[in-house]
Amino acid sequence: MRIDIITILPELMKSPFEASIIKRAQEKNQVEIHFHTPRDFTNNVHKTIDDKPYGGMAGMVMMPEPLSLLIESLLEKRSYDKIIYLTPDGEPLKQKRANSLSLCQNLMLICGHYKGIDQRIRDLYVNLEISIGDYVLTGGELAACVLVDTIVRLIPGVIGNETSALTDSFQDGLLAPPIYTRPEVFKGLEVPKVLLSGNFEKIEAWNFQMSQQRTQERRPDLLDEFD
Ligand code: 6GU
Repeated sequence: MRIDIITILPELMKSPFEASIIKRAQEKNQVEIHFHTPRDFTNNVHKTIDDKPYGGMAGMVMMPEPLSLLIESLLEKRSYDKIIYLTPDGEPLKQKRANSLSLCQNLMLICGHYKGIDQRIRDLYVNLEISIGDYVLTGGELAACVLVDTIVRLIPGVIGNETSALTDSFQDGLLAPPIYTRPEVFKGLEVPKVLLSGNFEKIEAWNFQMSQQRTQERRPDLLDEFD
């Protein structure tokens, strides 16, 4: 997979991709992540990329020309499965969407800053808008990091233990069960006996029951979608 990220703040985004699983995925050429800045596509000496909004609202808007030139320079080189704009008014990010995006070859991510990008860039180029939750970030960059992380870990071969990504919370519509490692007793608290039993059928039934119970307690809204 190739991911092209348009941002004026690449330095804000680089470190999450320079550690752990996402780093290894790049080293193994399972994913390439490239950063591009609209500042390189301005034609004024100050490299201005934002301007006041029409209508007199507060804040600044990213101008369409530099973004358009950058997007078109990328489109000249390859086609994209999706051109994604990260925005709080986008589709709420869910595991199902991450699963389908993990099967794509080329993704373009556009991070807005200030009040966002000129609507015409969205109208002309963007075909998917994603939000990572009902709260406001200072820009799309951190949301793009979240999106990339959730997609890349799903690319086949990226997570060593193949079953691991499939047993995550949400992957089957339920929250994950509690997990334990050594020691068997910690500060007086015991690991549930069933997990020590070696009986995998029983363990699986217990995990499922705990998943259901946790979901019922914490996220009953998820049970409506689960069958
Ligand atoms: Cl994608 N962008 C911004 N700026 N804020 C957000 C968001 C995105 N998702 C939730 N809040």
